[in-house]
Amino acid sequence: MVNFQTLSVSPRSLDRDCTTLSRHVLGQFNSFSAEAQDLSALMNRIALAGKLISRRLSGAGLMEGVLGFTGETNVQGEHVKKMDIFANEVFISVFRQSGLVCRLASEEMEHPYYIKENCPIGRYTLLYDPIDGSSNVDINLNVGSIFSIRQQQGDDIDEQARDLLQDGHQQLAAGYILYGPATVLVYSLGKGVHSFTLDPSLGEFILTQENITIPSKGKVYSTNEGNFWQWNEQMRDYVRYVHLNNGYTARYGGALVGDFHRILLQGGVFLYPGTVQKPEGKLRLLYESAPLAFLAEQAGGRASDGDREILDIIPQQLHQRSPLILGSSEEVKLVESFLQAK
Ligand code: P6P
Repeated sequence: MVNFQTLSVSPRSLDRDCTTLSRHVLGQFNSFSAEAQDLSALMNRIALAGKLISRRLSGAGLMEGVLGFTGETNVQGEHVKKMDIFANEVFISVFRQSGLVCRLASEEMEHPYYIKENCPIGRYTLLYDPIDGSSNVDINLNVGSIFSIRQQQGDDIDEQARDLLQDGHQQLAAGYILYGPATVLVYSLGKGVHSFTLDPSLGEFILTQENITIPSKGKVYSTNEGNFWQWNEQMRDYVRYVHLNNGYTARYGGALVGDFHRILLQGGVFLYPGTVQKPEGKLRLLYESAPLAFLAEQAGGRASDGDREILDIIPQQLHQRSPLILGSSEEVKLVESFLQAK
């Protein structure tokens, strides 16, 4: 019988060595090189954006003008939530002040946003989904922000942002912020995947887990089975297989970041395949699939569109969509074996 009187739960950040995000990034480079300093500063700005969005979300039900729709539709043809606009502008504001990011490309903006005063060659571009899963905002369920950092190449300031149309291996850093019971930041610089938990009393993200690896197998499959009759027969055969094998269980939260976070830690597979009408699927390559694929591969997992590895795909346009099979390496390969069956 637990005696709750004696159970003392000290703030966890006091019983850890308090590794902050910026210290961890510098440690990843094991140097104070210009690149290390840049990425440490960039990750600090990501953290600031996450804190501002987390604060807004936690007070959403208490303030006017936070919840609900704007009445607009974005370039994706989706109804825009007030929180989408707020979060998008938080990233712009935070990175305008950074001096490091020349251009921001977002799910919410048809064309990249240039910060010309930050645009000497050799700086950085931020690609992001400011609120992933915004349909969850008004019902107090988890949402996330997804980010990807690439090198600013050339002074291409045309609206097509052609220098961004490169494969996912070009990413310098990628990750997400998960706004759940706790606010968690997960990132990789290509040197493993690491997670941090926001300690509001410190205003710091504190290292929670280093070098996270996705189990090679997992019992969770995460997909919207409401699309069952829009899928092709091969995808339906995969779902019939997991229905018949009682080792699997379905978990689907309607927000990619939360569904992936479960799989990153516990194993399994997330699937958003194309449909017969929309073979390209729903999720956007440059700021949803590619950053999460970067993390998955860094954690020993796998990410594909059913045929090609996500990180190998070269987009033809900024908001290109791709089917996404993401998670445990063996589970993704199993899905691919069904999708590639004749
Ligand atoms: P559906 C949210 O809109 C999102 O982009 C992802 O976060 C999520 O996984 C997916 O779309 C949900 O889409 O069609 O199942 O509602």
